[in-house]
Amino acid sequence: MLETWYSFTNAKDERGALVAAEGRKQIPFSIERVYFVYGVGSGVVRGNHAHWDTRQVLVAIQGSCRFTLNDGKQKETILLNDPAKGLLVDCHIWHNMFYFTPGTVLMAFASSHYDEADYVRNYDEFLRCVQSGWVR
Ligand code: T46
Repeated sequence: MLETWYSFTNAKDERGALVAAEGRKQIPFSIERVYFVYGVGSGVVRGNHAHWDTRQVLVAIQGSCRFTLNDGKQKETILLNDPAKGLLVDCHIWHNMFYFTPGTVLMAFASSHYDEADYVRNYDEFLRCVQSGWVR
C-alpha cells in the first residue's frame, strides 16, 4: 500500500473554513519549501520522476487531479480532491499527476529546498536505483 494520507485541521464555522497543517504534526517532516501548481490543461501529465531525498505532502486545495505512485514494484492511482487531506509522496517514489480538472490548484509541502540533483527523471535509471536499494 503506497497511499498514506494526513488529515489537516479544518476549522469550519459560519464564516467559512480554515485549513491548517503544521510541520512535524500533520506534515511528517519539517517544511522547507512550499509551492503550488495551477493552470494545468486537462490532457497534461506532470511529474514523471522520483526524488532521492525529498519527501512531500500534496493537497488539492481546489479542484482535483489523479496521482500515480510507483515504488518500482507496485503502482497505485489515487484521486486528490479534498483540501483538508494531504497525500504523502515519499522519496524514491516515481510519481505523476494528470486529469487536472479546470481551476485545480495543487499545493506541495516539501522536506527540502529545490535541487535538480535530487531528481531521477529517467525511468530506466529509477528502476536501476530500485534494484540497487537507492545506494548512490
Ligand atoms: C510533484 C509535483 C506536484 C522550481 O524552481 N522550484 C521548485 O520547488 C519546483 C518543484 C520546481 N521548480 C522549477 C523546476 C522546473 O523548471 O519548476 C519547473 C517545473 O518543475 P517540475 O518539473 O519538478 O514540475 P512537476 O509539476 O513535474 O513536479 C513538481 C515536483 O517536482 C513533483 O515532485 O509532486 O510538482
